[in-house]
Amino acid sequence: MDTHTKVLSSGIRHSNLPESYIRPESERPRLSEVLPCKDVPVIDLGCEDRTKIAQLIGDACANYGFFQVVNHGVTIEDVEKMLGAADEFFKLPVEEKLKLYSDDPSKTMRLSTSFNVNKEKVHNWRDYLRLHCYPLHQYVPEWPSNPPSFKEIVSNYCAEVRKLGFRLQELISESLGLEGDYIKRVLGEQGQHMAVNYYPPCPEPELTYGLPGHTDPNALTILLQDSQVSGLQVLQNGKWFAVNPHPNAFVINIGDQLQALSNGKYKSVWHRAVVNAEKARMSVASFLCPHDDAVISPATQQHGVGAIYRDFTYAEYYKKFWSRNLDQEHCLELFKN
Ligand SMILES: O=C(O)CCC(=O)C(=O)O
Repeated sequence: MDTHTKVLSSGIRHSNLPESYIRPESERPRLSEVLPCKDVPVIDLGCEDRTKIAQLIGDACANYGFFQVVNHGVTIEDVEKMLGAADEFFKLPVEEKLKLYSDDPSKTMRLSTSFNVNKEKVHNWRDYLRLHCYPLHQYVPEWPSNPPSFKEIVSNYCAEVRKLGFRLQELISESLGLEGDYIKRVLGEQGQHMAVNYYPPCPEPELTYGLPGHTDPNALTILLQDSQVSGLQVLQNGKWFAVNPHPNAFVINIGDQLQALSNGKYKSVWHRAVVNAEKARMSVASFLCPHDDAVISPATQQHGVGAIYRDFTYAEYYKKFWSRNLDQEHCLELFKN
């Protein structure tokens, strides 16, 4: 790729889908077959009955691997500021953004494109800004200083989302019949990463993806979806369902580490982002990740079911994840007993 075609958000509207983005026939999204999703649960965290919330979360984790939360404690103002800062960042002149470009996944701050350009055969219609976010004082200095408010707005958002993530981990622990602090304790001092995803309008959305089907390698993902433009889809019983934006909600999904920790009871579900011809779409994914040295092993074993996965450290898992292409088999399959 030459410098100007390194990212898609260059200000140039593409009239054709370049060859390197075209999926073979059998791998295309078949958008007309996607079902409107009526029932990804929306859970009200403001409800006073904690046992009920934990139960709803447990059902959602076991049956869907996905749920949405409202009354989650992050203010609308903080959410809007976050989306505004992301929007301003992607509107910067391409020369400015390219100063931050890297396709090396080990970098703690980088603007990149697609998923893993050096590993994949076909590219994806996405640019993304990937940030490490914890501890903030260590990483904020390397974040973009343009737009000027970026660091302050995004660090505030990260701190709020982290609190929400811990609250959810407590409820997930309780839903598994564990002590409230179980997950937090065994995952050690958790890392936090962010992917600010920007999917420009795409000339031929039927032929490509923003992100192909994948599961998340971390513990828990808190996704802020564009409030106007849909694109997220989840796999349920072999069919893709659209998860359309719900007002003031975050979409939460279980990552591979919580599937392993729950010995397969809770599902790290395949999901993907599709693109559309008219509108750009933005999403902000926050990932809580176990400490590198945390040993992931089953906390619960159902009667008669042995440990499905061998014990591993998060560092080992993460290295394996990034050594592969995104749309291969579930990475956890490689850790099965
Ligand atoms: O853009 C979306 O809705 C999905 C993003 C996602 O799956 C990710 O960043 O891992």
